[in-house]
Amino acid sequence: MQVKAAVAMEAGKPLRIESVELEGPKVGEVLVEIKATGICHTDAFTLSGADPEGLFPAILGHEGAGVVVEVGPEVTSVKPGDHVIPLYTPECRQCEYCLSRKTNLCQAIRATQGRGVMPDGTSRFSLGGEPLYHYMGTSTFSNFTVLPEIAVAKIRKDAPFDKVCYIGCGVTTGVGAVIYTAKVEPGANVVVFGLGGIGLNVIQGCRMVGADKIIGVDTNPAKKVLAEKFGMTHFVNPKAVEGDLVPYLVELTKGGADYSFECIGNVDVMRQALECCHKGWGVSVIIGVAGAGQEIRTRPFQLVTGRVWKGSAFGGARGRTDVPKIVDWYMEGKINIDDLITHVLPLNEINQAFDLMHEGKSIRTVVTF
Ligand code: NAD
Ligand code: DAO
Ligand code: ZN
Repeated sequence: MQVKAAVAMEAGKPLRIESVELEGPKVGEVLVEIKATGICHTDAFTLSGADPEGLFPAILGHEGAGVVVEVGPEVTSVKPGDHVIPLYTPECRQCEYCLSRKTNLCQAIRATQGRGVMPDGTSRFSLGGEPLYHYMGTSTFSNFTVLPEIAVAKIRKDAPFDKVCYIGCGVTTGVGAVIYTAKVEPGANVVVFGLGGIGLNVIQGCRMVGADKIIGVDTNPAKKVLAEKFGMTHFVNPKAVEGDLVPYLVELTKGGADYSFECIGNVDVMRQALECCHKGWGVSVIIGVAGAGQEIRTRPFQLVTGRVWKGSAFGGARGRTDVPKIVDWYMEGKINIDDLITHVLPLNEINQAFDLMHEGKSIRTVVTF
């Protein structure tokens, strides 16, 4: 079939709106009509050419929501008409990783997903007879896409696509890091570094679980108002702190944070996030993705004395199991997505979404089809 997609022809160039050929679903695959997609920093990172694993030409996008329109042979868990969120972190429930119960990093289709193709090693998309790469196994910058069955979460039908698409990445990454990775408990003191699309979701996750002090750290003071709306209790602008930031935060938390989250991708801030944690038990979670080749540093004594450094991908969420629950939390008013979606654009104007992001004018732009 012919579909309408924004194609990343080469690194560093704007996306091109094209009519693209899409093959139907094969064994274990589903065809999904994408109704809305968010634009995330990771799409921009890959489009810029800075992502060493970025493949071109490709159809980017990994934060979508839509409707199943056709299923391939042997598909059992979804049917046409079901509403779904594509999962860049799938959940096969059969691989060693899924069965371990220790991680959400299902490996069932990892190798082919990383090579920009479907599990049979081929692409479903082509343009002028030449294959286009899939991206993160999702390629949501297209009004139709094909996904493995294990890479879709079935969600309730009354959830609005133009809001819950954000659960496909940003919301789950932030809220999930609090609930599934760190397991923040009521009364905890938390420091969140970076109050963008991820950090604000960490903040609302902390509020949801009943954290006590929720300290937001951002070099942009304009972030304060929105972060307070999401549950931040104290704002710290590192540029306005006299002396070192770490002792300042240790003092503010009366001994150090029980939990900290790095939501920027800055390796120097990752160190600050670890070192502001409480001696003996503080846990620091890295969410931000640092540039290729960068390394983190600290004195090992920070770990010897009981601080824990860990990371979180897709919030530690098991997509098919946890994403429908997060949609329920949104529908029940437990989490706020509406105020994070600052712009809505049609597919034809998708390049403007990247401009808004680079100019720091948006938290999330959603493209509707
Ligand atoms: P964003 O740009 O919207 O937010 C970053 C915030 O950090 C901004 O408010 C900025 O002002 C602030 N900031 C920048 N430098 C700072 C500094 N030195 N000190 C304090 N604040 C500073 O980004 P985002 O969309 O929220 O994404 C954050 C990171 O999370 C990115 O690296 C992204 O790639 C990553 N990410 C990770 C996952 C995952 O699963 N681990 C998923 C999605 C995104
Ligand atoms: O190696 O098993 C694996 C999968 C790794 C994928 C983790 C992705 C999380 C960070 C990327 C940002 C996504 C928007
Ligand atoms: Zn698995």
